[in-house]
Amino acid sequence: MTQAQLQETANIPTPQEEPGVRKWWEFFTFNTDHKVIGIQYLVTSFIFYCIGGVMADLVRTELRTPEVDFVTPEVYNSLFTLHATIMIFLWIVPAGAGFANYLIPLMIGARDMAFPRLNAVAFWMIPPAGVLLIASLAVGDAPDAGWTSYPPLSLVTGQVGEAIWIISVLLLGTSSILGSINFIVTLLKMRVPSMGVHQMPLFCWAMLATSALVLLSTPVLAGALILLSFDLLAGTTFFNPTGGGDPVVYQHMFWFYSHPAVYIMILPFFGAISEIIPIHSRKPIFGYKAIAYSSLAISFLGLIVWAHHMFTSGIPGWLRMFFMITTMIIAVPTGIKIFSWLATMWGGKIALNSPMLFAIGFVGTFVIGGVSGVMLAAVPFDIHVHDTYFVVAHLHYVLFGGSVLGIFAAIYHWFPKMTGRMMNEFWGKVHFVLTIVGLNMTFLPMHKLGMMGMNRRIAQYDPKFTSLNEICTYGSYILAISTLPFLINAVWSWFYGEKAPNNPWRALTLEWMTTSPPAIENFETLPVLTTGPYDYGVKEKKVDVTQVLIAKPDEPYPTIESNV
Ligand code: HEM
Ligand SMILES: [Cu+2]
Repeated sequence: MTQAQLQETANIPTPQEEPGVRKWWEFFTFNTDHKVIGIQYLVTSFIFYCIGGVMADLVRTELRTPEVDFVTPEVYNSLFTLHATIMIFLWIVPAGAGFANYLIPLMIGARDMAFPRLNAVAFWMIPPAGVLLIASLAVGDAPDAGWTSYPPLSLVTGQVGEAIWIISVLLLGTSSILGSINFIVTLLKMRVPSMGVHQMPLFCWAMLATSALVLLSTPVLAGALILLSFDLLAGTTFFNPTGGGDPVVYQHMFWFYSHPAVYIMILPFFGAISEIIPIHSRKPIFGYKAIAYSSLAISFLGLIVWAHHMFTSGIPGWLRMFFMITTMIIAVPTGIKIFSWLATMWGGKIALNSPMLFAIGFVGTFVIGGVSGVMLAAVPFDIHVHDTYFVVAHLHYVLFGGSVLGIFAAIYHWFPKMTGRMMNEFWGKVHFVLTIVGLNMTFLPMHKLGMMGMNRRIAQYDPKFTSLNEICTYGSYILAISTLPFLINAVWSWFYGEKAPNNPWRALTLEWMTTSPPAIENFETLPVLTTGPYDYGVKEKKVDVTQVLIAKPDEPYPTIESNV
């Protein structure tokens, strides 16, 4: 057996179990299997992505011309408010939780999550929250104060719509907290005994950092929203200046969650990319510990930069300085990751398949969003472009170019494991090309528009901005079209795609060491680690193959012991 063959079979437990194919209706039930829940999260959030995407294209259609000629200004306000709320709380955050649910137990050799019922509860809070939010359109009073819902504006727009927005976001935040408790306990307590923290795949490190951030910051958002609901419905004046309240306090509380939220939306995909790049480059990851610890550093720093969203809210100069410096420092751990990924690819045998193309696209576009982020961190520049399209450009390079490309990379990569079928490569590439063209056409011109002074959140603008806006709008139609090949490919492949082997990418992490799709309880016999997660092409490795798992009746998990 060659070294390569030895490595691919190294962690495989025997005997092989049967693939656990589920019936379609099981995905519509209160199922406690983490794999069912993971797919429930992913499919549900993708449906919301399509709805949020239609809203984005309606917004862009209105902005094709400088006049208000497609929807009324009120409907326009509701559309961009719902678009942003859906994309953040119903697409990217739950999609990250979907991958975490599916992958964490498999990657650490566990049979399920620590609290399977709590896990199902966390998922089932999402559909009602989403339906409630969208149903507000039917009531004729959809939320329209922006996804930030700043008072006093949010206190004087439609009361019903605002109340619906608050309830919906509270439900989604609670779901996210419950999910995170599960991820942390599972990661810390349920790894196979042979897996120390430094043998954990990097996706697991990323989810540890993400979950810590969710637990620390989401309750503060909940607090802000509950106080806001009192102001809205009970006549208190916590944030209402007419009664002596302070709207800036709301901004502090809101951004104490919502800045970390951008890391809650990107860290899981930093993790996914750290899995995908070494596998498809056939090289060990460069700087395992640096990538793992930089996730924790990003989490910590992410908690102390929130007021960079408030440079124009009248905060004192020394505070601006503090937040400007901390924000810029975040570029360091982020840069460590980017350089580690590039160094991993350097000299590797890169396979340019769909997961890898999206991963490379992720790194490239995320860097553009990162650079404009550092620009915005500089107070004088931020004051110039605050509330302009420059900010919209920046956030979409990070959220679309980062998170969304990361989601697609992860879907192409783990689809064979989840469904037992391969996706079609040709249509994957078509999807990639259309996405990259559409993405840059839609969002690149917005940098220029912002610097020229075009305001965000307006349905009507100065005619001198028309031509650039036309490019953005046509780009957004390409983005809408780009989703079709993906959707058709995913649905078709799920039923008729080529059968996937257990380990189509010849990977080393444990999720590939079981059948595709995995057996109901993942592993018949728990796997024993004999290689690290990324030891591709490593010539000599000191492996103690004399270690075996011994099941003891009084312990829930077998313990590792030296066998002779
Ligand atoms: C088809 C792709 C998309 C298009 C064409 C699009 C378009 C837009 C436009 C034109 C705005 C500005 C509205 C305004 O200020 O008047 C906007 C805002 C926003 N979008 Fe998107 N978007 C897309 C995808 C996404 C994705 C994937 C996310 C992920 C989270 C996202 C998050 C946001 C957020 C947070 C805002 C801020 C809204 C505000 O200013 O309150 N968008 N989008
Ligand atoms: Cu921020």
